[in-house]
Amino acid sequence: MTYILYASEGTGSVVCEAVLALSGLPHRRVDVTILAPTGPDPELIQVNPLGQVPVLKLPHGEIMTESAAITLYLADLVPEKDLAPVPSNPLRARYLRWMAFLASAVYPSSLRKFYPERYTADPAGAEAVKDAAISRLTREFAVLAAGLGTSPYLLGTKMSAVDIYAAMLIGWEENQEGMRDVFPGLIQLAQRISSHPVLRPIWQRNALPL
Ligand SMILES: N[C@@H](CCC(=O)N[C@@H](CS)C(=O)NCC(=O)O)C(=O)O
Repeated sequence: MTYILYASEGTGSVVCEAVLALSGLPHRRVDVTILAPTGPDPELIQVNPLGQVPVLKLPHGEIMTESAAITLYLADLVPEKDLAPVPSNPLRARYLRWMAFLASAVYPSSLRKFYPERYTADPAGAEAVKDAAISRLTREFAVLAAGLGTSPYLLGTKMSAVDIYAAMLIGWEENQEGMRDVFPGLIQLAQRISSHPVLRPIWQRNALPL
């Protein structure tokens, strides 16, 4: 009955680790290396041929990849923990919108910024890929900040799993002071998550800003 999370410090597995911790579901973490010169951990390749984290192995053996799918799945498993609005809740639409936006727009822009060489066949083009990714990220964070408005959380006054996902991506920005100047609401949202008593140690271990 144990959920097994394949994780690596400082990566997108942190949101799944956080939701697992809040869920109270029995779980354990398997720490794997992803970017070693010798290639990803063979244990990871066995469950995800792309060599990426997070991966969640369900108690009945099913393998899940994709951070947003895992987050949505886990949060729905424990409705009593109030990590996600149930489908009949009008806030469900906003919850799904931001979850998909973070996973399909912001996260890939971060990846292009951190690993630009993967997104061009021209070694001289990596810098331009990175610059374009930074501009795109700024536009995407502006959309997110506008959606947040003056609320403490993306769904209003109550924290949900999508805030944890957002806080992870905000935390990956190296220039936190610059982010605070331009998007103070996003930094405040990230700080609400990083100061949560259950999430703080997870944030700390994953080298995310506190
Ligand atoms: N779409 C995937 C992306 C996962 C991903 O890119 N994970 C990164 C860490 S943040 C990784 O494992 N990178 C290693 C690699 O791509 O070789 C998700 O949302 O889970």
